[in-house]
Amino acid sequence: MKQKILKMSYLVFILFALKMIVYYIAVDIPIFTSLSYWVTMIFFGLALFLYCNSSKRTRKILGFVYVIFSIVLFIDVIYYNYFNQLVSVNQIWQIKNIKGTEDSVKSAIPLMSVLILIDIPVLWFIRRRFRHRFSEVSEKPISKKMRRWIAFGLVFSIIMIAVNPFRLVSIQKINSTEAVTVHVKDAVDSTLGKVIYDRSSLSTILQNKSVSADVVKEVTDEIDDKAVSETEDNTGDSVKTRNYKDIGEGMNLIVIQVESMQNFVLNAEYEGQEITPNLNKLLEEDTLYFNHYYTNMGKGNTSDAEFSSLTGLYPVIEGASYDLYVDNDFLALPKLLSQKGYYTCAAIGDDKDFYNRATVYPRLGFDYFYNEDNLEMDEISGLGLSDQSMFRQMAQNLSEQAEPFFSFIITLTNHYPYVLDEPLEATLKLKSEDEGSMFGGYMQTIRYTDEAIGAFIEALKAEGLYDNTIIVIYGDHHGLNCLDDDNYERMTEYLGYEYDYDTMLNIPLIIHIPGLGSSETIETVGGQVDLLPTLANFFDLDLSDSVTFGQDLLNTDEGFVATVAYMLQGSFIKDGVLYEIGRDGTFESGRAIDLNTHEPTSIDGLEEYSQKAVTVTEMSKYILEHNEAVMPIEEFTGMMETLVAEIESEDIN
Ligand code: GP9
Ligand code: MN
Repeated sequence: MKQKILKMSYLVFILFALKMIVYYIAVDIPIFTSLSYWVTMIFFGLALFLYCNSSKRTRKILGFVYVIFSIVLFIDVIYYNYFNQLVSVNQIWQIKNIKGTEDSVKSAIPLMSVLILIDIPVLWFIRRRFRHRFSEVSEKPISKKMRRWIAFGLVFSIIMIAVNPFRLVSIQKINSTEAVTVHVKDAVDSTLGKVIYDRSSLSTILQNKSVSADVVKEVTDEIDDKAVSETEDNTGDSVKTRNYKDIGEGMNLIVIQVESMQNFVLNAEYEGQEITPNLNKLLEEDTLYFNHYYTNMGKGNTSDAEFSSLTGLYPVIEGASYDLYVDNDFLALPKLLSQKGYYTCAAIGDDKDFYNRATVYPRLGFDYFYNEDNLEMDEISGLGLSDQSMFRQMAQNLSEQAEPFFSFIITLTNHYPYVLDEPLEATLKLKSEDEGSMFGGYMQTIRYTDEAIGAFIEALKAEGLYDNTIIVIYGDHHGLNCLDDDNYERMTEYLGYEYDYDTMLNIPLIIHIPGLGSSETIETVGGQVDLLPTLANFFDLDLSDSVTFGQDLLNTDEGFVATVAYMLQGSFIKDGVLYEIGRDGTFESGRAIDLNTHEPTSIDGLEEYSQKAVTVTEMSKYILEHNEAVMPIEEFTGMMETLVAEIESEDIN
């Protein structure tokens, strides 16, 4: 009998050890070379020892903790498989936003995740079946005092590793990957950490992230540079020397944010068929085409792409900015154009409250919002009104509008699951192997949206609006997640090189300027955060009363964009290279991809840019958290000077 009791604990331990091997493999943490797995096993060993030596009540509590912990691990695996990060308590509160993406998340449930939960019914069965023959308690129980010491040691070490008060890199490597402490750290950050964050100065936050004073200075200068005066830019040259300065003066502006449009579909063929014939044609007519433009969205997908493009701010990973910062003040693109006498409207063929748009849009400065309530819902596909119908109605609406106007139009049909509902018809023919796949569906729905845009352009011509309207078109984010095995395989085969973040995060930016006289493909790296500064130069918008990140892509020597989702903070894309920081948050364990060859490349010389990525995303978050986006730039630079001095004095000490 004694032996059997022993075997029970061993069995539990072995099942747990196996379960954790599955877990760490599923979330890409090396078992042998990182300490994480072993730390988890030590925690578990101690907890199991306590279990065997505790009263019935305590054992019930520990059993309950174990079930909850297993469920968290299960969610982690699913979440990681889709978003490349572990789940955070913040995400639990934001489940209401999942409408658009729920099917995509479901399709990401890997078989492996089921193994994470399987030990629970197995143990439950064994306990039930052999209830009368086994005792789970230790044969020689240890003293209460000893038990208390072990429990204290266990809790104390978990908290110390999670909080890492001395900011040790070795501990950081553990608490950013180890299954227990990563979640305790997240829970602390999201509750207590939030209180501390609200009270912390930006310099403390940046110092905690080990950002150097020089990087902060550089970022501040870049923010300051955009606040050029009417007659001079920062180098003292006349502003008229800036490329494309005031080119849009008096013209209408239409910005089309295309759902899930990636860059690889442009100027490309599938089985001998052009994927986007209408956009390709547009690229040849008075158009600037940025082929190294990237999404910098956070957790709010479409809405973050809108938010960043319209405000020049980086969104955050904690949730959709449209939800988190709904009460903030912004000097966004619609407001700035409105101040210049433009009529401004936004349009999406969806529920007006999805992503809180009906509340947010007026605050961004939109005069009117076309949505499900005031568009005729005469043709539905997927999430809402078909793109064809929406564009048809918008061309009509705009033709009746006083000029100049700014219209921000968001498409919808090219959304997961990439199916065209009746009476919409696919015009792109798929080879039989691709029928029914996400990849095949995507090719067909993006072609559909391309045709809808083509028809819209024709309608604008017919209404006499085309020649006096700047048309900007960009994608909000990827459509095909490279973390999905099927997408990865089909895309890698289609592209002829490995489908990775460099291609997945790459969206096109197309700027059609009537009368330009030529077309150009621009290789400078940019992101959605650059749209406002770039357009501000076209329309002579004054950016000196608000803090904006990004830069004017037509007047810069070097492209750079930090990413917020999928790659962890500290990751970025700059001319020629993408850098992804390591899972443990250290620069050295990161990797780089050459944007031209799509091959891995050296990370040498990229550390400063990684710090810049941390700085811009943290600064933006701080500004959003404190509702300080609307602030004279002079005041902002003054604040930053003090901050740099604080960091410098800290560095010396
Ligand atoms: C909903 C649409 C979808 O209105 O914008 O958003 P997504 O699921 O792509 O975030
Ligand atoms: Mn979207």
